[in-house]
Amino acid sequence: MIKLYDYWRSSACFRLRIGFNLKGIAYESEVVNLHPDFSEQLGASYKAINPQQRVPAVEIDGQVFSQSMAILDWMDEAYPSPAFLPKAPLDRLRARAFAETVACDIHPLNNISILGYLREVFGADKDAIGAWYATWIIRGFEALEVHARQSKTDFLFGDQPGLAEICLIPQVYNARRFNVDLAPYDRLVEIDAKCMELEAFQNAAPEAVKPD
Ligand SMILES: N[C@@H](CCC(=O)N[C@@H](CS)C(=O)NCC(=O)O)C(=O)O
Repeated sequence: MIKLYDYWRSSACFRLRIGFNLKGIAYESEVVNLHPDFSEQLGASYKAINPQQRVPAVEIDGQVFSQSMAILDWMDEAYPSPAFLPKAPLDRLRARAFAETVACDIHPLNNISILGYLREVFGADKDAIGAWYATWIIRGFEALEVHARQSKTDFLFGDQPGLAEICLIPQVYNARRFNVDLAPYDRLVEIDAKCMELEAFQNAAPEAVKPD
């Protein structure tokens, strides 16, 4: 059985939960509590599992791997159907670029450790943190909305959701959580709504997996 080191509110874990569900891959979750009162990711026992002290990590055949994008690549290689990427090389490039705008350019700037550093080292208050958080989402979503409007298929890069949606939907969740105004991003909101009609996305959502 594949084990996912998981936290309900982590958007990188949310990506993997969607991926596992879309592929129909069984997995079990082991919670790593990122809440600042616990910060289990920083403890010695989790550090021994993932030296980078972040979630997700997955254990496959007794080996542990990190980095959600690399794990999604593995998932798509090991379980090719349904495919996460379109077939044509330039369409694949477009879909990857869309996904990486979230995974490389938006998400890392808004991570717990970054927000903590802004608070502790630069004395940022709640409003400043909120403004920082929104800034990087808006910068990214402005570009993603342009790309999303160019797509003429049901989902972003075809008639089924793939890597682009796997990255986008958790980021839309985060945007709502931090009250970012999504009104300018009609097509992103439409894609989010379409995805959230699907069980693979519903069952992966933070509120669906939140421990009692
Ligand atoms: N690039 C990594 C990012 C992983 C990551 O930063 N995860 C966050 C949760 S979404 C985390 O563990 N943060 C803990 C911290 O910042 O201390 C991936 O895609 O897996």
